[in-house]
Amino acid sequence: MQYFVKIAKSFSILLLLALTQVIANTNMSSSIIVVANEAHAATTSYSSNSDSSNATITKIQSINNNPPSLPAAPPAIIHRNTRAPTAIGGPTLNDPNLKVEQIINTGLKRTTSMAFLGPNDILVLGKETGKVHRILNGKILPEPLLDVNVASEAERGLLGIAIAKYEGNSNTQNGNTNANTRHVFLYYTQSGGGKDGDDEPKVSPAGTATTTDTANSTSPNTRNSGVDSVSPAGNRLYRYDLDLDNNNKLTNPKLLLNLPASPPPGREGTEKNHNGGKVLIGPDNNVYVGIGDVGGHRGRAENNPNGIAPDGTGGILRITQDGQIVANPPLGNDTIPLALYYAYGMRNTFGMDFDPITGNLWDTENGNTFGDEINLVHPGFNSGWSQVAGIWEAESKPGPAIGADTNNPPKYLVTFGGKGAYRAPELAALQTIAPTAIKFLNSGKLGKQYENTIFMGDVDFGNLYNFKLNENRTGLVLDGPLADKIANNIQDLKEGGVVLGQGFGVITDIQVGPYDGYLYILTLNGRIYRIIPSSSSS
Ligand SMILES: [Ca+2]
Ligand SMILES: [Ca+2]
Ligand SMILES: [Ca+2]
Repeated sequence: MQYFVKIAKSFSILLLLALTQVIANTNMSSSIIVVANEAHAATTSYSSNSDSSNATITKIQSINNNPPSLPAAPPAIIHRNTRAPTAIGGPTLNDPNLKVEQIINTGLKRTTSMAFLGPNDILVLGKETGKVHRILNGKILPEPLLDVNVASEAERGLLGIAIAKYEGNSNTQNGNTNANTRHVFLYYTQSGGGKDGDDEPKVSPAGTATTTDTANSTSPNTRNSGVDSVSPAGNRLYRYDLDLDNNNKLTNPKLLLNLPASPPPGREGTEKNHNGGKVLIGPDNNVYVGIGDVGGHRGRAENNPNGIAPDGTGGILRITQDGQIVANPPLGNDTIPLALYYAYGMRNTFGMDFDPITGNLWDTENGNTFGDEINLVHPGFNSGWSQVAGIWEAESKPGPAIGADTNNPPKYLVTFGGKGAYRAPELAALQTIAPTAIKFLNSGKLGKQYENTIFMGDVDFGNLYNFKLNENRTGLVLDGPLADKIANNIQDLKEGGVVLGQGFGVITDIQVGPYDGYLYILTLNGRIYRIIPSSSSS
């Protein structure tokens, strides 16, 4: 499930026909690593079986009969989204010791991520404007720090931000020689024509409906189908300098990653979703970016054994702040972009964070009509998509539970010579909630019981979730109907005691205030909330 649209699987299935593959001839020049957009063009072709009455799903065997080819992603069926609205009276919490207060209603539409610049000083991203806004003392400044051109259909747009830690005068690494400069990393779908929203299709193809935006009606840009008027330039990670001497403008863009932003060949105009979006700076000071299968890419990064080499989709990528490959990549360092992958086998993620105690990465992942996940992401983690969603075989409806046992993974998953390792989710949801941001509260300011626990948002229910970790912090403490690590539906999550709040609307980001230790929550409709103790007077 996504922020903006939901795609139902079709009975009609696309068959992956081409069995030949060519290692994408990618380019690495100077310090910038550029993954050529659609570098693999024409190495794989897709053909639609348009007879939807054909009840038999055929998997074409490869010539050597081992292993079977996977079906490509089904064509998209667009239907109305179910984004949760913000409650009329505002969000509420289920712990009387805590309260939620609104910091600001920015009036902005489709705010995707935020980052703290200083005390009461927050940067917020506008998905479809490409603007980086500054919220200072609860007021939005009239001038954005930056305004870039974004492709903005469906889940494309200005999606992620991370600000490098300020290391003062001693920092001469990473090109950061000026004590008054900090690096800011932005991830966005760059427009191909130099204009916001220029990917909007002029005409919808016959047979596909377009959504009307109900939950946030000022923008029509929620379509997930239709051939782009102008194809996006790419899903790109840039490093900017924050110029503290010049009104905090973002300057000196340096392109670090150029990733696919369009569906694979043969699926043009089908889907504009699964671009991921979150950017993190890890405890190792490297930059981590989550990206999904980008409208149905089906290479080996998506566990298609006969697919093309990893093309920069379907995983979590890692790069230094200068745009270099990090030493000892978990899947091997002989090819780019393979050497960028920290994790793979992911349909899409809207949330990642590092455990402040162990340094382990965690993520949320989004199922289609079933199979959301919370995962512990070790280096080389394989999440199982497109063979597994949640723990279930990824077909048009949940198949057998083939992915519940980490030690006994599905046998045809791609392992990159044994370097990649499947791990079952720490929690799988059969009924999708569309999980979004995930954040560890590395502060005791909300009480000991919340310190270093996980907070998570969603799209579909407007809830804020809270999860405790087990003693060795490799899993979640789950009780009642969640004890089997499976939530069959939203009721299981409520009965399992993990719903801390409701009425938020779509939560797109969660951060811990680095100056006050409280929990800050950003919603898609431009609100920022803060969670504080009930006893607090602020
Ligand atoms: Ca713009
Ligand atoms: Ca998974
Ligand atoms: Ca259960």
